[in-house]
Amino acid sequence: MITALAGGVGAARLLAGIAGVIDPTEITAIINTGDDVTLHGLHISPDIDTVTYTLAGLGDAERGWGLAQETWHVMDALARLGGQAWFRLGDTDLATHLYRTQRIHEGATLSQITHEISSSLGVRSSLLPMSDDPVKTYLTLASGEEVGFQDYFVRFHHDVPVSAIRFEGASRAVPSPGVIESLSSADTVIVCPSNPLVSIGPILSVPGISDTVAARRDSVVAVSPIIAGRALKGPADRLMSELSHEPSAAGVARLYAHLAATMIIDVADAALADDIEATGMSCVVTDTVMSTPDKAMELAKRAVDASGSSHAA
Ligand code: FO1
Repeated sequence: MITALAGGVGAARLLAGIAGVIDPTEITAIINTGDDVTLHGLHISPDIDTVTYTLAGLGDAERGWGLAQETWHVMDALARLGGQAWFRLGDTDLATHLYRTQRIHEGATLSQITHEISSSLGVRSSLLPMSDDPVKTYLTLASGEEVGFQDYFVRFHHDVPVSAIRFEGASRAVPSPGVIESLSSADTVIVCPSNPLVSIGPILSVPGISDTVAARRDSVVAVSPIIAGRALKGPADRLMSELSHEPSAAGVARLYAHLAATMIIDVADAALADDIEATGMSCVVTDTVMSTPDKAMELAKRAVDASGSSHAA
């Protein structure tokens, strides 16, 4: 059994790789919901949908989010009416948000809805929201204004400096059913190459999750989302330096040292291995750029085996 902590695009790629090397029914993904947003009266869960669509083989590989072969007639018509169209919801993606919102009105939990959607799309892995309670990521911009995650990420194209991050509701949130159990019982827990601050951070902010991962640190493997000081996609490097963390694989290792015994970094960062091992983690250096499904499976194999090696040691 593999349990993964997952955000959006990078996590989805690695999870698809893992599903290519082990039985998908042996995978549980605990997914960030801090990115969730309500727009047009619809409940949208971007990281859950990105993981679901990718594992279903329906995702748009180039964009990283949303569905392949998508059309945008509704958004274009909405724009013509002067409605909000900055957050692009494709015509077939909208069905997911309509379904989720209807089921929430019927009293279903996000866990139940996520299971219904992923099962109907043929996903055989278990996809769990980190919590069924609302947890919302807010970022304080250097201007002092506080904005929601999607405003920061999409409306402001995440190129505004940030001075603080908080997860509204985290202290009152309860892990979704099965989350703690899947973290305790997995052979290996993998921290996916997602943004450590605003994708993995919200998951760890739900009471009980961080302690459960730390309690089995020996078989926890983290994959760095930062390569040669940069995030392949998104603002992880900038956010880290804006919040006084070193924007490097070593900086990521320091954030995860209390949770994971093994850190996987890219060959471009081989020189950082000694620095990382000084934090008490073992360091695996490999190609972490998942530019093809085969490379994602190679990385997945290293991640699944890496924990075995720390067993061996
Ligand atoms: N990301 C964007 O950069 N622009 C968008 O218009 C956009 C729309 C969108 C719609 C549905 C969805 O599930 C994801 C979407 N994303 C979009 C990605 C979203 O911002 C994610 O939260 C990020 O990928 C970070 O995980």
